[in-house]
Amino acid sequence: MSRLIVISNRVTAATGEGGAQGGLAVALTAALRESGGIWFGWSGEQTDQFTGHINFTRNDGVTTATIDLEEQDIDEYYNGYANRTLWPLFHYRIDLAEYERDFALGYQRTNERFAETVIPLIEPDDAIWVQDYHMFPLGDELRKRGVRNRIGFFLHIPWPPRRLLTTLPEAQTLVEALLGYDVIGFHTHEWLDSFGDYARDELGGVIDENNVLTVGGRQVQLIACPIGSDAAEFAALAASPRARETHERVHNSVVGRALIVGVDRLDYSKGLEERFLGYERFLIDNPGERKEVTFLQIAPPSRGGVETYQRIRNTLEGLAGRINGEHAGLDWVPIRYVNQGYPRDVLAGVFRASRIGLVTPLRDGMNLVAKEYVAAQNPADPGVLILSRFAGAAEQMPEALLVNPHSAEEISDAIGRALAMPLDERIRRWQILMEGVTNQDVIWWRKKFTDALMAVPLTEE
Ligand code: GDG
Repeated sequence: MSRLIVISNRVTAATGEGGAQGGLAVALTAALRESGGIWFGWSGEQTDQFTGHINFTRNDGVTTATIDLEEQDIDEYYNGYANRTLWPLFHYRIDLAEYERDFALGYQRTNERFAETVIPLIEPDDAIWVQDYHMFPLGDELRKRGVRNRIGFFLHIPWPPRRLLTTLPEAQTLVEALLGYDVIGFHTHEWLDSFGDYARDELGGVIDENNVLTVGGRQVQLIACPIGSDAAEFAALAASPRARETHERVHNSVVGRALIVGVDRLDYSKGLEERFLGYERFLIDNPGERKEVTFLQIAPPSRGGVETYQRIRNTLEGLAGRINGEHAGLDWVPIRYVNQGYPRDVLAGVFRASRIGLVTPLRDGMNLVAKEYVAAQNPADPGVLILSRFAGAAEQMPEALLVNPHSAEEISDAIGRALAMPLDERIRRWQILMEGVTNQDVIWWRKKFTDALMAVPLTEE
């Protein structure tokens, strides 16, 4: 069996501490342990001058290989092109996207550095799996340097509609570079189709009934391969002692009220402002029920080096303060807004204690929180998932209450409906959702992708 080389911006190999890590780290670590191989990427550290020195560590049967980057690379490649250009554009926010040549040049340069540094680690039979939008050109850079191994790419965020993508000055170069991969995976058919539209209309590509794209002499297998959560592990976490203790604490703190929970990285794509306003609409529209609910939003800060993220933090603090100021009473505060992260077992306990999981991103590649919320529920008394139609997860989870996250009224109506939902309907919906998240979990996702990659013929000499 081939070794696997995973390449991603950040390397977060699981350390064997059980529940402390996210599903992606757990899945990729498991894959690497099974097939042998290396996880390569940026260490997250800065160095004065890029040397290409690789720092190897071996943990729990997995080798990680990381490099430090120069300040200019971090500014232009990571904070710049990845987080200030591609992330907003791919989440349909061209109003926030910054198009600067220096960012594009730094992105390209850093990808070339990744390619040059990783090549000595690659053996002829290895399969290479590149992750996410930080690394679009990497496959092509490896090909230019003579790598003929199977190389796959998985995109964790949405692919934008053709018309939006054409606003990016480097769009065509980026998509042409993607043709260096053998397999390109997307979470949903919607993202795959948007990519196909661009390849057809702008590059003259042809896509056959098996989703094989042909452009010029290159053939690329496109697949829709939705990532899953570590459902069984998360369900077990929800029954762990710390989760139970958390459940009890949170439950007691709401004194008989229904808890509504949201957990998101602090990011404008997650629709937090719209969610707060939707919840406020519920309070206004339902004076009889308003004191029967409490909304807990957990939002650990992310990407603090980018100004937009500092702005959203201020906006949300202001909004939570205003809503609480206007609606709170002597013994009730409508929103608990918490700006910090918690261990996964604590999160699992919070999910289980919550009658509603409110997951309303404006745009999201998949959204794993939706799946984790389902996995953590008590089968005998499950809560209700309210999910944005614009999360990739909506394609697989029609039994959730699907809402348009831009509409405060729809969010408000869905909260009302979830609170009134009888137990038998809650159980029926949850059972179908749980079957889905269990069958199509993160291990299923990894296998589906690597099977597709191993099925492509090797690039000819
Ligand atoms: C990208 C795409 C796609 C959150 N707060 C805490 C915490 N988390 C964990 C969640 C979940 C993960 O972080 C977030 O994953 P999401 O999928 O919701 O979102 P992104 O970070 O934007 O991820 C997304 C994903 O890639 C995978 O392909 O689904 O669409 O945007 O696992 O539980 N974990 C801990 N404490 C927290 O406070 N421990």
